[in-house]
Amino acid sequence: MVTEDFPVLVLGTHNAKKKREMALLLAAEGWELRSLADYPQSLEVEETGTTFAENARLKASVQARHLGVWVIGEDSGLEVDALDGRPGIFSARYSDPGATDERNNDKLLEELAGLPLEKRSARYVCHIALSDAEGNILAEVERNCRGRILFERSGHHGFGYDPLFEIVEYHQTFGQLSDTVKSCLSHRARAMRAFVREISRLLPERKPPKEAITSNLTTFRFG
Ligand code: ITT
Repeated sequence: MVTEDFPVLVLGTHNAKKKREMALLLAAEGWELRSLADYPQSLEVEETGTTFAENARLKASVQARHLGVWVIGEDSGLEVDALDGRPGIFSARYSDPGATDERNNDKLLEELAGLPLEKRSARYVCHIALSDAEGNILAEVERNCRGRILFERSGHHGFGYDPLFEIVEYHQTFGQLSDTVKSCLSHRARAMRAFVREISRLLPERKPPKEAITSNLTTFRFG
């Protein structure tokens, strides 16, 4: 619920690994965070937008109006240059409507078969939007992270396309790099850092003291 002093921020994602990354990235900031797991009545918002921005705004504002709380909507995905930006906003459901990470990665490898390394450039994109309880978008940011798609999977960290997505400077995929490194370099990390600056500007006097922070996120205890 929105208190008189400061709003609770709800992470509007059903993706548990994304939620974990977002919660860790916001943990140091002192905001009271909740997840959709705390709201059994939450919706599965239909992603009818044509851009990451439109979908992030929808996830934030539709859920926020429904729950009556402030919601952070996030939409992200992988854009591969040789595929003219695909899978893009369809990254989660690239192989088929009930896609899994395994099948999505298989399809990506199939589509890029025969392409040499120098033609396998790609980027992850993350758009984050904050909606108040009335559905007004108060802040939004978009950031990306460049890399390339390898010929086979490496590593078990992260999720989605991470085992195939190499950070060129590190000669390693996000599947191989630690969570700590991903939380510095990733599209989500970059977007989250910019987002925190935005909301701190927006609500400077409403930020609670760190010791007052509580969270009933299942696996996180902040403050
Ligand atoms: P919500 O809509 O509930 O947030 P979702 O997984 O459906 O969950 P998206 O529609 O934003 O989220 O799709 C994001 C997809 O993009 C995700 O399922 C991965 O396939 C890919 N993706 C995004 N960020 C990624 C990351 O950090 N590492 C690997 N793959 C990522």
